[in-house]
Amino acid sequence: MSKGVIQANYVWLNGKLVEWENAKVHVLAQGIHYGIGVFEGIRGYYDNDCIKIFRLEDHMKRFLKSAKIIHLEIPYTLDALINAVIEVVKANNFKTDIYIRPVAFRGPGSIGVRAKNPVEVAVIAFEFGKYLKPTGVKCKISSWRKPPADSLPVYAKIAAMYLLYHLAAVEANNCGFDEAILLDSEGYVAEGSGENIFIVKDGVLITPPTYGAILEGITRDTIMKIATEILGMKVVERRIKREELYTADEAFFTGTAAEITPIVEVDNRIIGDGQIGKVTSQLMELYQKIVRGKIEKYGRWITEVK
Ligand code: PY5
Repeated sequence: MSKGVIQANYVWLNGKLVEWENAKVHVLAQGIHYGIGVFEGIRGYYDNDCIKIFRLEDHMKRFLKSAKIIHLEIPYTLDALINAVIEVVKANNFKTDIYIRPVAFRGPGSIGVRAKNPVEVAVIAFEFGKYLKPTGVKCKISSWRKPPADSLPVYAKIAAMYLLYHLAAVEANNCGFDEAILLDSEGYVAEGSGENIFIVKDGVLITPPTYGAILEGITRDTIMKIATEILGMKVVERRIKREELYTADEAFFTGTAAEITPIVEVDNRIIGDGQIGKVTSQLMELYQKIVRGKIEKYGRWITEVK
């Protein structure tokens, strides 16, 4: 997403496959003007001559929930959306790891903010590598805050929210950091510009709660399950103070694009010994096995596309 030009052969647009060049939107689309849209980010891993899509159903369920929250009536069922993803992945005949981006937004029609223009839906899939440095990122606490729960629906993965993340990420990069960490409106640690956050303290895994100002990440859920079920760790969901982040034994981000990314520095404070922590590296290794279907217990999370 961050580097290079993305391209593939086909895009699924409003019910059918179209060639990449023809996957177009009208400039009057309300989604462009007001950010009225929702999206998902899903990864597919190329393994054993097929693409293994990770937690496809969970992502598409969240897509429909996000849409419902912002009044976006998606004219497809959950099954039809899942099939659309499979169809576009198959059509592109990928031979590498991929990223899948379902998106729905209001198209052209009227100009007013109260207008409910017809909804357009697309699924874009393309070859994709790492999103953040897997060797560890240096972060800056952003001057941009997460809005309170009565300002924008933080639970929904809505397009408009990503202006905030863009501002935070660009600010961090301009100051020489790799990624931003946003605090909530009360000053507690919320999440990265496209990732949830965890810290390790005295062998306990701690992450901000879902009733806080965070997106309920699917990778976050995966990591909480792996940590308790495989590593036998205690996982606590509670508010995290900025000082606790600075003094954590380990810290890392989770996200579909970021997978598990170690955080090695925050606001010029080195986290732990500045290297990838022990728990972080164990989770990174387990995650890579699980997404490629190498751990049977979690096989239910994988959809194979041949
Ligand atoms: N928080 C925010 C703000 C996110 O955008 C994302 C996902 C997450 C947390 C993690 O959620 P999940 O684990 O369900 O992916 N971000 C997108 C992704 O595909 C990328 C946005 C640029 O990872």
